[in-house]
Formats: sequence, structure tokens, C-alpha cells
Amino acid sequence: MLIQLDTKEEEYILDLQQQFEEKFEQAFVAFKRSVKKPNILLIGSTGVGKSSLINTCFGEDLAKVGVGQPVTKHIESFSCDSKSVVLFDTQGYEIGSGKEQKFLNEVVEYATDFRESDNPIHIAWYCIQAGGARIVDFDISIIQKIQQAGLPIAIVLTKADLLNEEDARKLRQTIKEWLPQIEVFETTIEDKLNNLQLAELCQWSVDNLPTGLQISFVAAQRKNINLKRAEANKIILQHIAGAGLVGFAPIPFANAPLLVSNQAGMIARILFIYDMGSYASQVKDLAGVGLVSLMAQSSMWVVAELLKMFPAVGTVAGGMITGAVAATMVYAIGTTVSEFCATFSEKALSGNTTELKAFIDGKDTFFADEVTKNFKRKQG
Ligand SMILES: Nc1nc2c(ncn2[C@@H]2O[C@H](COP(=O)(O)OP(=O)(O)OP(=O)(O)O)[C@@H](O)[C@H]2O)c(=O)[nH]1
Ligand SMILES: [Mg+2]
Repeated sequence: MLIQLDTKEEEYILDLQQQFEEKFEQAFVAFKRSVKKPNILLIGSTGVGKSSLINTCFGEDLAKVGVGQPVTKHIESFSCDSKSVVLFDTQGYEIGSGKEQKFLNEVVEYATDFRESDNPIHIAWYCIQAGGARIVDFDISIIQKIQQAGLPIAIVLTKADLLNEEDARKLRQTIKEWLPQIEVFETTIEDKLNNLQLAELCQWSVDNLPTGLQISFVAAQRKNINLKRAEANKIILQHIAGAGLVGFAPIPFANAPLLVSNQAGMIARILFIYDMGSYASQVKDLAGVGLVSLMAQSSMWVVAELLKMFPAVGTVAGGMITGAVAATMVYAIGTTVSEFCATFSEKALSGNTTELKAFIDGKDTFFADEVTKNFKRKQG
């Protein structure tokens, strides 16, 4: 349901939009600055596919623009401004090279010193190449030591597209015998196979991170959109609970956009979770310059579309905005932004540019339908 606005109404919306932009920008920058990045340790011998796993999970940004910093002889850390995780990649050992013991000591020491450090390792992914299909004493020993120190560690069977069912079963059985409490995830860089259990590995990682660091991980990974939905939902509910909407003095529906404008903090968090800026290069070739600037300011764009919708909601509810109605609207705003970003991400990640373009072209209808649907759903 789209309605026509007169000139005065349009000016009013534009003015609010400007106010919102300022608020939003402040909220986004402040939030981004305030979130802490989790430190993830990747262990695995040369060529098992660690770098490929990182690129698949977090997008190519980190590998391309991330600056490597030597931390110890065998560990290098990667971080960049646009990704909200820091990766610690182990380098330069080969099984059977005779230097295993030294490597083991160094990595285990680094990983387990975390209790004392003010910038500790939070979780570890132990990568074993599934093509080789074996786990050796050396692997078991490192994993046990790290586990005993209390650092959450999971086994990642990389290149699992090369693994046949029988080998996979045997490998899992061996791991279960030696490391009964360690979870195992099969991954692949093959998108056609949905990267096998990479989404589950992301879920495990979130579950094992300290609460305050989960949102950063959820934002940085791009292979489990449902994790983003769930995190966005938490934020929406927190916002409704904390917004003081219960004691809210009723305002006329004509002021609905004002309410949207007050949700800058919530929307900033949701857009952070979906890391919308990371799609800019991907859609560059899609529709020329217009879309690039659109994506560069994707947040503004989402919000501008939303603001346009709100006079329409007014006619759905009628009369004044009470605290309960305000809460419903905040829910509808948040859920609509979240669903828009989720659908956009899914289409962008699938690589189907025709579908993505169609989705972008139909965004007005999407916003109108979603806001109305979510508003009604919450109203019951
Ligand atoms: N079939 C298949 N090949 C893969 C997969 N992941 C990585 N590879 C290939 O394995 C090779 C090594 O991958 P990398 O990601 O560079 O391995 P790495 O562990 O980072 O290696 P180092 O940095 O040298 O320690 C590359 O040729 C990749 O293309 C996968 O899931 N399936
Ligand atoms: Mg590498």
C-alpha cells in the first residue's frame, strides 16, 4: 500500500530524513567503535585450506586488504577495519618436518596463555584436510592440550568435497574415540554444496564466544544468514524493552516518521549485523554508477525507503500512537529492515545477479508489504 504525499508532507519527510541521517551516522560509528572483535585461531598444516576457509566464511576482504602481523614465529594475525573479527593464522609447518614439537609448543602456549592476556584468543578452529582423511597423534595432542586449557576448539574437516562417505565415517569414528567431546564440521569452498557444514561451524563459534563478542562474529561471517536474523531479532526486542514506550505520551499518526527517526540506534545495529557495505563491489557491475552510490549508502537507502512507508501505516491503525502502538511500529521497522537485508544478502551471495536486480527494482513494494505485514502480525 503506497500513498501519495503532498508537497508539505514530502518536505517534512525530507527534513526528518536529514535529521535521521545525522543520528544514524553517529549511532553507527559509535556502535562500530564500541564492539569488540573476537580473536579466532586457525591451526592446520600447510595447504589444508585455511586461507580458503577464511575467504569463504568472511568474504574476500580480510585476505585481500587485511594486513598480516607476525605474532610469533608461526602465528600471523589478520585484521582490517571493515571486518569485525581478528584471525590468527598458523604458518609454515609440515607434518613430518621434524619441527612439529616446536610448533606444537608455540601454538599451544600462545593459545592457552589467553587467561592472562587482555587480548586473548577466544576460539580455535583446528583444520584437517579431509582429502588426507586421517588424524595423527600430533593433532590429537595439540587439541587435547588446548581443550584442557579451557579454550573452545572445534575440528574442521576442510576440502570435504573430496571425502567419500566411508572415509568420512571412519575419520569421525577415530576422532570420537580420541576426542569424544570435540565437535567436527565438514566444510568446503564449493558453494554448490552449500559449503557443507560451514553454517554450523559459524553457529558453534557464536555459541562458544563470550556474549559480548557474538554480535561481531555474526556480522563478519556471511554463510549463516539465520544467525544474522536471530541477532537482529534480539536487538529489536531489546530496543522495544528499553525504549520506554510504555510510558510514552501518545502522538498523532502524522508524526510516525519521528518515531522511525528515534530508532537510529536500532537500525544502525541491524545494518551492522548484515554488513551491507561489503556487497558494494559485488553489485558494482550490476546497474552502473547509480547502484554503486546506492550501495555505498545502503543504510541511508534502506532508511529512506522506510520513512516513505510510515504515513501508510498510520491509516492502518488510525488515531494516535500510544505506547503499545509505538512498540508495534518499532517491531515492524526493525523486522522490515532485517528481512530486507537478509533477502538482499541471500540473493547477493547466491551470485544470481538477475534475481538480485529484480529484488532491488521491487524494493518499494517489498518495504510496503513487509512493514504492513509485520505491523499486523505484531498487533495480533
Ligand atoms: N577441492 C577443494 N580444494 C580446496 C578447498 N579449500 C582449499 N582448496 C585448495 O587447496 C589449496 C590450498 O588452500 P589454501 O587455502 O591456500 O591453504 P592454506 O592452509 O591457507 O595453506 P598455507 O597458507 O600454505 O598454510 C588451494 O589450491 C585451494 O584451492 C576445498 O574446499 N575443496
Ligand atoms: Mg594460507
